[in-house]
Amino acid sequence: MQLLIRGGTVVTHEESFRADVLCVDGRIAALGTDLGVPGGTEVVDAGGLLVMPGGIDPHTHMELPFMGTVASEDFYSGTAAGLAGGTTSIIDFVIPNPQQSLLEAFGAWRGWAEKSAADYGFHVAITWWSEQVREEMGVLVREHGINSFKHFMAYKNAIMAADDTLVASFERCLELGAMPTVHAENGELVDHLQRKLLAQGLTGPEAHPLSRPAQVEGEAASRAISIAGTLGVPLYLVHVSTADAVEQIRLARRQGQPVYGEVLPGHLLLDDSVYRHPDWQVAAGHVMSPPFRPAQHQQALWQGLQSGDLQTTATDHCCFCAEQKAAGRDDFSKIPNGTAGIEERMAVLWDEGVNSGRLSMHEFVAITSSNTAKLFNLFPRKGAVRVGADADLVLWDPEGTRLISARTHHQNVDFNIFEGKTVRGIPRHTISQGRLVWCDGDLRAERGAGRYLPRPAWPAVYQQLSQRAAHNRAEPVLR
Ligand code: DUC
Ligand code: ZN
Ligand code: ZN
Repeated sequence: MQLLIRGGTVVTHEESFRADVLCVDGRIAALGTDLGVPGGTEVVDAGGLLVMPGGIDPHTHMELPFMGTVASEDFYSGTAAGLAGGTTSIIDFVIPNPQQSLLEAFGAWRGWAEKSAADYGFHVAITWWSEQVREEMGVLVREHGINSFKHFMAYKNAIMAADDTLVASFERCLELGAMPTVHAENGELVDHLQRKLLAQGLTGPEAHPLSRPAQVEGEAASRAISIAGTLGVPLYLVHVSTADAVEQIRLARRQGQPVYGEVLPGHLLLDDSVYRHPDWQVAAGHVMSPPFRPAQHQQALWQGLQSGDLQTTATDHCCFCAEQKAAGRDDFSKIPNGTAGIEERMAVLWDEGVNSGRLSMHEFVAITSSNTAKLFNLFPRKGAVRVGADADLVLWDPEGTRLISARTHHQNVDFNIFEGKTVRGIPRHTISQGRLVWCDGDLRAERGAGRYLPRPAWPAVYQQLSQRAAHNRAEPVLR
């Protein structure tokens, strides 16, 4: 199967140049000007378009069983919507129940994901600790291509990892060369504040952000960073949403600690006034954790991306329809947490990031694709436009516009947090494995075409990083 992308401007995280791109059997086979057209080659006209690596969303929850229900978006509909938005790979989360075997849960998620239309990998959550968990982490790394483990510091009495679990698991990640990642919110404080607010009669969505103030994230970020720094293991913080957490990351990085942060478009654009919307359904539609924040946090998040203290963007795509959100009608703490975004992430970031002058187009590629590929060991198979890389590409129209609405999006959910926003800068065509899967508004996603992406760990690199931590920690000897 051959596809020639003709007449576009290739844009990567580090350079841009005019070139045609020849895709053969799912890979990039040649880059150059005026490439010949072998017989049987499909040709796409990329005149006026930017040819960029397809987006990688490192944080999705397709068909997640969560808070008494199951996310409405499954692996097929979610990855298809991603393709319509220029995202060609996801990293989803296997979340075992406490006491459940990690391998058993991994098997279940692998089965559900077989219907994916785009390539996918997994982080595996550590929701409890035992010798069996320790062993199975090793099996996942060595035999199944898992190189990252997630820890929820919130969701007490459900999937929360307390400090003893964090310490044991981070140490095991160091041994294995796997990246520990955290959802940084102090679960004890959230639980306490939820009970207190409910006792005061505050039962609506307006109480959701009050139960999870910025300090709750700042404290957890600081604690996770301290634990990782003490052990000498790198750390990745998912959905960083506050100036408090950005500051903790910045301080650690200034001391040479390998700490990385991810940010969501929703946290960059929306503020906590959404939870005071007079329509309960609209307010509840925005309930996710961490919540949208007072507006002053947004500048810190943008500056985090600009300075390189935050490296990636994701969506935490986790969809619940109105009837599912209604489970929390009388108690905000029971509203299933989650919002969509896989289809809008790239266009919203281009519109608000590049068009506004906050980000260059190279930084856009870095934060939507290449940095994630590097951090999770998919680069240069993904996140690159070079010979030999997977032909996962987005042909970006910087002048195209789109009005975002739940009425027209492809996501399997009846709500959109960016409802009514018009973006300038859209994916005109998306190419996955060398196949045109989104062609100027025509979605040609194929059920089951997505492949599992094994991601090797880096034990040797992690040993070097832990030596660096020990070196930086060493006290000067007093004479
Ligand atoms: N936050 C959400 O909003 N949904 C899924 C899990 C999470 O941490
Ligand atoms: Zn989370
Ligand atoms: Zn999440």
